[in-house]
Amino acid sequence: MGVRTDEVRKKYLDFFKVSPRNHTEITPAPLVLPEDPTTLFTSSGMQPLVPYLMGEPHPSGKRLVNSQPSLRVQDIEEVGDNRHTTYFEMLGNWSLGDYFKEEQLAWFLEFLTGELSFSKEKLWVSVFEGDKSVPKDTESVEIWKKLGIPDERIFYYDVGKNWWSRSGIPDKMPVGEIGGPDSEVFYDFGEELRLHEKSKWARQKCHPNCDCGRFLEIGNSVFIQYRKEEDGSLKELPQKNVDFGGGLERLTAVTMDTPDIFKIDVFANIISEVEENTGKSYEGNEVEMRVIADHLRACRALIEAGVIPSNKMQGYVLRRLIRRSAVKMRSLKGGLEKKDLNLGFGSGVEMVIEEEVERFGKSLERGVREIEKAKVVDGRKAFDLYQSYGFPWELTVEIAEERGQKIDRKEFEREFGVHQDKSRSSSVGMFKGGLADKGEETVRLHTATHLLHAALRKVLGGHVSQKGSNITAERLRFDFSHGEKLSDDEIKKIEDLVNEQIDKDLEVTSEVMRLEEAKKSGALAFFGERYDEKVKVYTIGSFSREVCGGPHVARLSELGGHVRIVKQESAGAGVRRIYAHILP
Ligand code: ALA
Repeated sequence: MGVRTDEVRKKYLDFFKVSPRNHTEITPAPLVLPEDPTTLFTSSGMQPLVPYLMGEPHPSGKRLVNSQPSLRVQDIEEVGDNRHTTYFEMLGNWSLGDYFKEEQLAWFLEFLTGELSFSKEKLWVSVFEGDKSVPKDTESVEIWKKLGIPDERIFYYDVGKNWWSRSGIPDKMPVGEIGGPDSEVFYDFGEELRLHEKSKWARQKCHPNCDCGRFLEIGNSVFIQYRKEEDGSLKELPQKNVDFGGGLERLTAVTMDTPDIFKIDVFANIISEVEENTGKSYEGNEVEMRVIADHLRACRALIEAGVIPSNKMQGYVLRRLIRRSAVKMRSLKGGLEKKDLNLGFGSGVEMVIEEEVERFGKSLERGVREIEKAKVVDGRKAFDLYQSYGFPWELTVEIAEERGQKIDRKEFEREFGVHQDKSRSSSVGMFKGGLADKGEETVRLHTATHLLHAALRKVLGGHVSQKGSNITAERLRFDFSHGEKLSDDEIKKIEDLVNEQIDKDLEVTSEVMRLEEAKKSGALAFFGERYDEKVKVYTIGSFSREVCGGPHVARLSELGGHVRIVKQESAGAGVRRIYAHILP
């Protein structure tokens, strides 16, 4: 019988909540932080806790615990083996300048061997080997030894493996970023497992942190105690913190004594639907079914968080996940129908998936035929497929490699880079307000755009974000993420809300600050500026706050009238476009 994921989560939370550990359970952050322009998704439990790890007191105290739904798109191409997923739940416990290595390592070990009954002999650990500025973590080594992990099962790795920050190794950390050395725990499924794995691993030396299949990383204790300084050095934070992250799905798999995390309940449910739908069994079709199970579970979480498929940011990730699943389903079934990815997720989620499958289905067949026809799928071809048929790069690779065709990845990236540069420069234009000129009328309409943006979010929801803006002396045009046509009632509500602010004659002010501060102060910002960049933030009363280059009117009475939405249309999948005037 399987051990349910819910039970493992509960055991972990309870273990850290009771004495002597006395942690407070905090609510996890949303998967998509609508007003955080620095990142698309919450990808670790510590992400919302950064200010507290830096010293600000947390309202719930110094010992916190939770389970954080997380998404890591960087792992998308790894999905298909027995351990990688894009979406997962991260069990987390934190010490904000309270307990440190001694307690953390002992407690995690006690949780594994006591609560989950793992045998200590199966556990291997890794520690930081030290570098030019941070010493070797001999403290953790001594603690592990005292706890009964012998020298032979303690491995040392460099910054690549045993250092953690949101941006990776110390050299990649921007000024102000925090991080530290870490110590990971691995479960050993036994040497024979390695022999069954593909030949890729057979010729390489096995070690706990390799992905051959024998070892599974199940938890990571990060000792966050450094901050990156202006001069590039790492400085000790005023407090030493623990940031622990454990993979809920992986821990659940170990409790079932299986190295295949797709055997646990949350995936098995989806996989049995796929088996039924295709008439094929999981055995022998693992890769396809794992991709479908992981991706669609991620899609469900994204759609429930308000994301809709599009060509940008979170929407594009959702689109890729659906399209990749569609290709796998097509290869399992030998064809694709629009309801094939409806796997018991409830009608709201399925509707979004179904629409995207339908949209993609037509180009999928044409694109696959093009790949089959092509003598060589070179980078340019892959890029054409991306542009013409909406084939994400890695999808072309999937399809082409199954047919034994090779692809020049560098060339694709070059093509893609050219395209991105172009769109980046047009987004710089948008960032400056998308103004055609700086005449009085366009300035007024620009301020009206900010009002509309805020009102759209208040009336339609936080999923609304700017996708484009264009202003002439006659009218404003504004594109935003939203899947449906606005009703007359919604339009009226939006107009009324905007015009109420105008009637209040709110003041428009601006200040310059670092993007990070702007973000913390609740300003909307939608283009990929750098973390430490200085930006200008425009505030309209307490109604709107947005990163923007200006210019704007000084007070809303200068708009000289009321805003009226005169037209709406679709501007692509999941994007609405509205036109508005100011009527005196
Ligand atoms: N923040 C650490 C991680 O994500 C625990 O691995």
